[in-house]
Amino acid sequence: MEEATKMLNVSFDAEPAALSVDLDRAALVIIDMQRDFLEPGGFGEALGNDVARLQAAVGPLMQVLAAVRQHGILVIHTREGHRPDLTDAPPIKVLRGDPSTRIGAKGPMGRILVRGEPGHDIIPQLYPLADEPVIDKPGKGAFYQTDLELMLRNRGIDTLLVCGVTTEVCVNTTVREANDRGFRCIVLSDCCGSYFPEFHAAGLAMIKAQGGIFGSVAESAGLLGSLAKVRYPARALG
Ligand code: TIU
Repeated sequence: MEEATKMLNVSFDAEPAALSVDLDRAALVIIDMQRDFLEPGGFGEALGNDVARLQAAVGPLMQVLAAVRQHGILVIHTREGHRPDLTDAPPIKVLRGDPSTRIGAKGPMGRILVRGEPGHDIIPQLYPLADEPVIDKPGKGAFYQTDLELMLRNRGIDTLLVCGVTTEVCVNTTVREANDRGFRCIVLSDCCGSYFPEFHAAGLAMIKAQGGIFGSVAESAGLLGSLAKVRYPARALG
């Protein structure tokens, strides 16, 4: 038993300090890798951003997702968006910018940031498997007005591997919410992206500062390398 527990543990480099993670108590949380943020014609572009900047996170995240799935680690996807009647969208969020490109307005990928529309869905490269929970969230944080915390507690999860977009907005908000709830967050830096390189850097710096005040920051290579070395006990193979 002792042996089996040890074998499901991985260690890898991170800042401010190297980490040891029990895979049975960890989940990969992928924040808002939606067409609305990553593709032209969606919410990100409506806000005046160069959406191509987020592409850098897609390749590394595909690799992490594949490895994590191989090891049977819980994967949770989130999507930011609203009900078609926008009753869950605060007016200060909706009444921003040009009325033709606001939340709920019709764009090339359907109504902007509205659930059920093509733009609201997750990009094909990272599409959830049928058994992977998808959290639809109305805000920036994945815990606000969702059942994410309930899901994590029911599964005995205490560590979150956090990825997605954007680093300083929904990733940071989610990490701060998680930290206050007692979850350990490990943000995979190359699997996050921002429309602003300086905010990406600052967003990561704020998490790991002061001895990791909100969590840890690691490059995905360390996690991937340690996952590749995991050897399961014989009884788990059959
Ligand atoms: N605008 C921006 O950087 N982000 C968002 O509006 N949402 C998320 O980060 N998902």
